[in-house]
Amino acid sequence: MKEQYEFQELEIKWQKRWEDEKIFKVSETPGKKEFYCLEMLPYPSGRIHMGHVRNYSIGDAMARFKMMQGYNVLHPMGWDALGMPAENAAIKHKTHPKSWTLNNIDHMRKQIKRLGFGYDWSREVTTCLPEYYRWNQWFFLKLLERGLAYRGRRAVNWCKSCQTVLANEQVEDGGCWRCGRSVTKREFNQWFLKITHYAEELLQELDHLQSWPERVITMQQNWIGRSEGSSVSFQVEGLDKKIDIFTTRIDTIFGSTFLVMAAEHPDLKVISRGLPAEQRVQEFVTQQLRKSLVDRFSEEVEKVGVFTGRYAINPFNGERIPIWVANFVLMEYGTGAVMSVPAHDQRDFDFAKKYGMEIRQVIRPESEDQIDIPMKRAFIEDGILINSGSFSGLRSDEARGKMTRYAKENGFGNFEVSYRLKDWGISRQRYWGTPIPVIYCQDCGIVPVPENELPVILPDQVVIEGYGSSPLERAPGFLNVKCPKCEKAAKRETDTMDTFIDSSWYFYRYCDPLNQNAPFSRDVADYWFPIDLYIGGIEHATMHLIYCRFFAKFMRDIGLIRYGEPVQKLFTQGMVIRFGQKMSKSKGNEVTPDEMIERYGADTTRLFSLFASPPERDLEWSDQGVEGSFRFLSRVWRLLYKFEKRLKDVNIDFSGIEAGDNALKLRRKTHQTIFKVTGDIDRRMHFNTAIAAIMELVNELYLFYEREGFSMVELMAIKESLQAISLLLVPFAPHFAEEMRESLGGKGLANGQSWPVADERLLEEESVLIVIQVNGKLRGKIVAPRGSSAEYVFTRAQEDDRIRLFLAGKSIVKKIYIPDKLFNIVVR
Ligand code: ANZ
Ligand code: ZN
Repeated sequence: MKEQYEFQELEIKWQKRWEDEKIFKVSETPGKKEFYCLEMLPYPSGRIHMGHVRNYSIGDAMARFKMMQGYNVLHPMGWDALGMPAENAAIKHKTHPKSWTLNNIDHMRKQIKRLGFGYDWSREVTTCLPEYYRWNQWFFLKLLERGLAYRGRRAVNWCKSCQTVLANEQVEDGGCWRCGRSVTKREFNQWFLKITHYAEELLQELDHLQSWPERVITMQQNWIGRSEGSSVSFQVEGLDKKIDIFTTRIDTIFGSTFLVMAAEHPDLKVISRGLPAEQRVQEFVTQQLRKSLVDRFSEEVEKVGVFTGRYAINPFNGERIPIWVANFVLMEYGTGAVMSVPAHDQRDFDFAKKYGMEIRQVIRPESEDQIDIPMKRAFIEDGILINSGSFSGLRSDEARGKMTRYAKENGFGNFEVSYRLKDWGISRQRYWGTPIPVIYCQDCGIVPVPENELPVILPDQVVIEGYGSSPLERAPGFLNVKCPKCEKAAKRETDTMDTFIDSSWYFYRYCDPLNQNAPFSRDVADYWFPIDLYIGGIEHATMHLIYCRFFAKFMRDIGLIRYGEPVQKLFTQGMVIRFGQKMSKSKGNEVTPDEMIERYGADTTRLFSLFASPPERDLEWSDQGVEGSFRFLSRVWRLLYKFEKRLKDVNIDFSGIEAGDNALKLRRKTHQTIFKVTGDIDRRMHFNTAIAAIMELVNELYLFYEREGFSMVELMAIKESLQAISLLLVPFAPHFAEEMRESLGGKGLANGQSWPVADERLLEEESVLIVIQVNGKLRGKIVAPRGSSAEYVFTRAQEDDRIRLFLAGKSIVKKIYIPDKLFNIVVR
């Protein structure tokens, strides 16, 4: 072997061997336990960054570990290749989104391969190819057939600068999640997927996702936002019209002194029509809709509104209350109208103060029976009903049941569950997406493209200007078709699908990537699924990770798969940080994987990204840390170089040999390391402590480095130890591990070996529990290495808070030590 650690040459050599021997190619092997290990597929933006490296290093470590444990491991990779950046790049650099994307994929695939990640590339999935997106279209048709895809007109979030509709979750603090600029509302005809059909199940099944991070579960619960309450119908005075409101506090209804509707409420026009306030209402609405979401809905924004001129009748007491339109009511929640109860809701309280509406107390605290009069703020807790007719005297919780039942019996209300989750608007006025497979015919209306005519191919010839409606409207060859029903001239849908559709089921396609008759066959999917480990960023906690759960439930319901939950264990890795900020090109603090590979190689890069912190935490980039990882591998290399020739002919056979001290100590350390590394990876995925343990073992081996002349048992122990390291390093520095194995004369690939198992007899505790007494009474226990001296045990005892307490202010008369068992301190 070479004296120098020449990582470039070495890494390429082993990558070639892996590829030649196809060690990562898998097929369904019935009876063999499977493990599906997956990292979230990247968007092909052009280059791999350190965040990717970290994500894939975690996945690859687990995949290789599980392979060595005897699992049939599926570990695929693909490309989330549709979406807006390709279109923006096309405008900016005058390229075509397709060639831009495919070139990026080629480049990134090379980078990933150079890092040596063990993927089954025969299963690569690229979402922008018709072989893939035809199945998006197929799913759409299935959803349409079952009434789970529908067309509706709705005011949606609109980003002016991206010229695109945004889902609620794509709006962050009122700004566009991509460009950060402010978002406004705009009405559109769009396609929706009825994800709300599964709202309850999506929520309930969160309880069974035991191996998902608590944080993600909470985020999904909030996103689904289930709320139990009541709906109540208020008759509009002088019109044949009712306004439904949703409330969680029907117990306060006798205190409702006005109604408020959202600016987008469809009945608002009718309500103010012909009244003196009509124009003011119109102006208010226009002005609201023009505003960005932050300006409308953030907490700091002042609550404003306008009286419509109409009144509604409170069905509980027949009272007339004014109907207002105001900026604090959202169309997207409940019914888009609320009954305002200023005495018991702070927002309503502020609004009533401002516009001089009555504040009428109808709930009093259970204990003290008075509050400040006049009220200084709303009393928002539950209590006892007052001023509430025959319901007075009830407790809030009883009242809610009774009053809702009363409303139900009298036909003006009911129990109601409201969800924050909204149907998924999937239409995008964009080119680089999956064409929605429907045709508009003057006579037949909306006609689905027949299944046997799929895929509807995205045409190459288009003019992309980056604004206005979908560029497909300006592609006549695409746009003009015959109606599949009546054969008259008709037009295709020109909107394309949200790319979250692509990522909602791509991991099923990996199971059966070449299938031409179905998205995948059920048998293979049922063999691999659910995904045993899915690794990605926390930013996908809601959108992607809810959409894909929705898809799985739908696929289950149409008989495509058995289980409705796609992911067994979810792991969210932390970010890569440098100089206190997320590492990125735009922040100017980026270290590129290319530089790293050039200077240190793939193994060091991977090792560092796993060693520097536990994977769920943020990783603080450190140049010294990288240097340290490199030095570690070089150190192992030197050890190997020194012993390689001497160990060639050493046969490990400890039977019948009395191990000398040094050899036994090393053997113990070796097996303890195997034990610790296995546990750290398997139980907690704490690669950092696993690597640290290997480093300790290497330190132990260095005790032999300076010496010459070894006994046979020592050489055996050294060889055993180095062999173990060559296997333990497979998940972290796989190329290096191969080279080690080869130089130690091992047969076959390190990656193809079984994971080492510790010899339990050698794990025997090296530390003991020592009882500490003060004046003969048990005052504590400490753990110390077997054979520790009296001084050492005494020092450790003094570090113990409780024991220190018993020694405080006393003078020590005598110390009695029974080695490895007991330490008695006599004080006065
Ligand atoms: C009357 C009332 C009295 C309310 C009271 C609260 C306290 P959660 O728990 O989040 O579901 N609300 C209903 N729809 C709304 C909308 N579209 N925009 C803004 N606010 C809306 O909240 C339910 C409560 O939020 C409902 O109960 C309603 O106000 C308000 F002392 O009704 B409540
Ligand atoms: Zn027709």
